[in-house]
Amino acid sequence: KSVLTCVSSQHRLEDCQLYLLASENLCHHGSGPAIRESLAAGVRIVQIREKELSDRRLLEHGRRVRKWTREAGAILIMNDRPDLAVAIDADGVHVGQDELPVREVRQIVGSRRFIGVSTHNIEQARQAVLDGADYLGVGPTFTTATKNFTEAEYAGLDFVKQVAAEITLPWFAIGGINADNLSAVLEAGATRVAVSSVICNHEHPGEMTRDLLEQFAR
Ligand code: TZP
Repeated sequence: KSVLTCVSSQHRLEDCQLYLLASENLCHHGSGPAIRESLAAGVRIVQIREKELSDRRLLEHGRRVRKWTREAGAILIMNDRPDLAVAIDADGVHVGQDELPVREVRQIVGSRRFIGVSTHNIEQARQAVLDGADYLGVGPTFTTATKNFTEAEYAGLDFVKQVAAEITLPWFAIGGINADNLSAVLEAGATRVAVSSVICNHEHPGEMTRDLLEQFAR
């Protein structure tokens, strides 16, 4: 791939402020409406995060979301599954600390797709950079019911501050972020955040998306 393509695709990622992780079981009216409403309201990066769908259903769902995100000019990331990221021509894949390492994921998805890595402390963040990740998830910032963490795993705003001081790769603070605590996350040095339940679970996902995006503009 040419240097120009690298630069422009990296810019697409850097420009994203609000990252939506969409899960069917968190959404009031299904993940389809939540994804489409948030795209219409300005979300520019969406992750498909489905742990309970069969591969076949995930493939069908992924193809639909691929169409919507492409029409909106938004980035699409597949959680956990490099094989399905390729199958639906997603822009990237997101992996946690217990999934395949970046090197193996890169062999599957190639160099033109993004690889995101969840990190829970500064050592993991540094390692993900060395491993060749394209962006990081940084959290959990606050307590969340969306994913199981032990008390000790809550990284908090201190982790956000550490990453802000050190990591130059694009990164998204994540975990329990909502319209009331977003300003504290931005004050701690985050310039991008990832959310799930606050948008998915909202009666009007588009309204919540606009609320959150407006706070970045302040
Ligand atoms: N990884 C760290 S926190 C989290 C994930 C997937 C959950 C984010 O969801 P919510 O609902 O915004 O707390």
